[in-house]
Amino acid sequence: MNSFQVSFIALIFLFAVGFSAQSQTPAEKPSAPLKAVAVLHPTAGSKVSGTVTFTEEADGVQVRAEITGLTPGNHGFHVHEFGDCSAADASSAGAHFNPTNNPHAGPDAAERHVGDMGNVEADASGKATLEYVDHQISLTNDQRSVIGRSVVVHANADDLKSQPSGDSGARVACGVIGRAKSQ
Ligand SMILES: [Cu+2]
Ligand SMILES: [Zn+2]
Repeated sequence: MNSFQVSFIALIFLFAVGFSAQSQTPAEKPSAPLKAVAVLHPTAGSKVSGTVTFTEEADGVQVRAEITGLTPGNHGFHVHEFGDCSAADASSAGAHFNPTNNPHAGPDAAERHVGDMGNVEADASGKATLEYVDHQISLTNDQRSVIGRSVVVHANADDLKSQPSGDSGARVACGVIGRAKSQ
C-alpha cells in the first residue's frame, strides 16, 4: 500500500465516522420533557381512584389529575414524603413533602411545602379534574424532586393555612410517583 492509498482509506474512514455520528444525534432526543405518573388507589373503606401526571415544562411542572369516587366539593391534594402507600390508611406515606422546611400553605404561596398542591374539586358525580403549572415541584434529580414520593387525596378540604397539613382529614387515596415514558 502506498501513502496515497493509506490516506484515501483514512479519508473514507473519517467520512464513515462522521456520517454515523450525525445520524445518531436525533435518536438521543435531548429535549424530551421528563414525565412522571402516580396511579391513585383507594385506602381501606374508600372508593377513590385516579391518575396524576407530572410533565416538565419551561416554567414549571404541569400537573394533571383525574380522580373519581369522591364526595362532591374540595379535597386536599398533596405530595407526601414517602413513596409508601402500603398502610390501610396510607399513614405510611408520611407528612407533606417539605424539603425546604416551610410552613403548610396553598400552591400559589411563595413559602409552602413543595408538596402543597391545594385541593381538587369534585363535581356532583364525584369526579375531579385539575390542571395547573406548579413552580416548586421538580422532576429532576434535586432536593425538590417528587419522583419516588406519593400523591395523597383527603376526605376533606385543605384550608391552605392550618398547620401542619391544612386540616384535610383522612387519606382516601394514595399513589406512588414514578418515572413515565417521555414523549
Ligand atoms: Cu395530604
Ligand atoms: Zn402541606
